[in-house]
Amino acid sequence: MEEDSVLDKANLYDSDKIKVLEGLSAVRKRPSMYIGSTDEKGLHHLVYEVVDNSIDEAMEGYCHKIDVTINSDGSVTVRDDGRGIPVSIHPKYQRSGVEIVMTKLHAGGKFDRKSYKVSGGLHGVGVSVVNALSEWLVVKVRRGGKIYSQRYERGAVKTELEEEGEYEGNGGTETTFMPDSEIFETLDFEYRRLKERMRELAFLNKGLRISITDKRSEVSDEFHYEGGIIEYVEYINEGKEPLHPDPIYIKDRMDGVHVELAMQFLAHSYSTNNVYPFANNIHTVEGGTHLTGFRAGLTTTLKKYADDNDYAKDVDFSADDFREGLTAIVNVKLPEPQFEGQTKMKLGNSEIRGIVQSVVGNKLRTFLEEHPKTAELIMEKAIMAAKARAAARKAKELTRRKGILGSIDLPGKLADCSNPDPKVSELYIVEGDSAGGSAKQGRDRAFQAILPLRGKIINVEKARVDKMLDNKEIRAMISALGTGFDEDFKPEESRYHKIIIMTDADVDGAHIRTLLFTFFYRYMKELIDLGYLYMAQPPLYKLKRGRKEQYVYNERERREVLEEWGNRGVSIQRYKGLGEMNPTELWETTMNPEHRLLARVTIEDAEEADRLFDILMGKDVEPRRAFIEENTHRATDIDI
Ligand code: 0RA
Repeated sequence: MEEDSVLDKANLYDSDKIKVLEGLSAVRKRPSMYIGSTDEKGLHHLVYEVVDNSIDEAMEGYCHKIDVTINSDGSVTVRDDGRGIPVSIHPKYQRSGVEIVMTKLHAGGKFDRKSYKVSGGLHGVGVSVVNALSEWLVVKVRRGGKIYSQRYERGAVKTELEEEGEYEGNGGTETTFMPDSEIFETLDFEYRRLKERMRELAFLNKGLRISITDKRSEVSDEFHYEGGIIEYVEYINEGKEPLHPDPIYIKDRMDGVHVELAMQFLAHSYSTNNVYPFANNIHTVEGGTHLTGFRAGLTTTLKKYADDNDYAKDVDFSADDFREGLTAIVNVKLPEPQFEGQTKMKLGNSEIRGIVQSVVGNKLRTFLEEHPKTAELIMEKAIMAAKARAAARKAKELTRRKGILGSIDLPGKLADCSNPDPKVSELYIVEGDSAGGSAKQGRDRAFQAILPLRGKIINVEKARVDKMLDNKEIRAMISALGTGFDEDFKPEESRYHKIIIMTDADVDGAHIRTLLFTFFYRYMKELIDLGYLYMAQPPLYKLKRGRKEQYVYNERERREVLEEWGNRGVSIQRYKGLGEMNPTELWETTMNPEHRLLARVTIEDAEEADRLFDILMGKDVEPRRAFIEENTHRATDIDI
């Protein structure tokens, strides 16, 4: 073992170092090339990048705990209990391992680890990119009994790697960085967003403990799953009735590729797109070869089992029939992943398809033979699916022939806007006829269209296409949007670029909103990806004192205004429903682009609504209350 020693000052300004700085200035010139964008997505990406380094250490078995903290000054700290970045001097670069890792793009060679690293995708660009894009960054390393620390500003060394003292117990690495306001459009880290990613990482790396703390609001969560992706599937299926009690778990290694998957069918779900593929801890939302390999393996194995065991006698199975109601996590770890596609979230390595397919083939076959009861349940479900699909196909054909979803006949209830330009047009989907009436009177008809929904829309998760198309409200929405549907769905033909869901701030409102989210998530996901879907944010209260009036949108704002006004003689009117506002009030508070708040609905919002659906609609009051509180007045994405 060689001695770790602190950087020799004599070697500070060698030519290699200048090259390094040029490298990082390239990152500052074109940050999007390295982190995708400089909006909130890119900002959060910085945290993922730093955490990835600790995850690598965990995948090699040296790190058991990662702590992420949003500090009160807005900086972020990521701490792990791994081996610590090497502090010894690299013979070629004449600088410490820490400095190489922090200043060299894709630190390679001696200080590179050989784990299943992410590369090519947006992650894995290296922590030096985070350093380059931070106003300042401080790294602390605990290694060999000593604590070292070094500070950088905008990627440049500010202090040498200095010995700071000694420690007992675990070693590790701690990185604190402040994103640079010269680079990013926003510096505001969103706790919920980071938290979801940390949870995901904890599921994907079983046994690893990940905590996240927000010092700005003193909230904190810790994730730790001994069951890994088995628990992930159970988490996604929470509150729903499974077809068989335990998820099926498969794990194997082939040609240096780790394949791991957990899957469980639900008894009463018809959805076929609950398969979540991951490659090297990245959620590959665009799919790729691991997903196609999984599907192929699943279909062939189940079909073969059906044939061999006389389940397929008078059934004409399609691939979808074996996937109805299936929740699955497919997790692969491979040495040199290639990420492709628009968002670099599609796994491209062609060899992975065959590997995953044969792992699934071998292991699933064995599972079915060893668990004939579960196999039978799966077969029965597939047979039902095949029969129902034949019926649904007929119904859909009929609907399509009649053309009732075409935008030529707009639904009668739609009060359309006069401007035909989708870019400026807005569709308000409004709960109830009375609020719909107020919205129609209050709106600016030039660019705002109103579609009132009467009663509840159908739960699309529990219905097949034919049932769904029987539902008037669903049909009205599809034809108002003008996008067509299913195979004919064309998101680019949306007649509105803002689709705004406007519901009451109560339980029914939350229910309708959740149903709508689920509908868009399941059938019109691209509209969410395009950022077209919004929630209106009606005020909670109107405060009045004398002639002074103010609408407030949450409890905090209410407290602030009351404090500012002093509390005497203030009248507080609580809005329970949209229907309580007259058209002018509705316009002023919720629809007028100059004053309103709109929250853009993200895929994560929709996914969460989809996941929580059964929990929300079930008997338990507590989770429902918590969800409504968290989601009703959440003006994260303010659009004025
Ligand atoms: C290079 C080599 C070794 C560890 C690391 C890097 C390392 C980097 C980071 C970044 C965050 N946490 C980290 N933990 C470790 C291996 C050193 C050895 O052989 O002891």
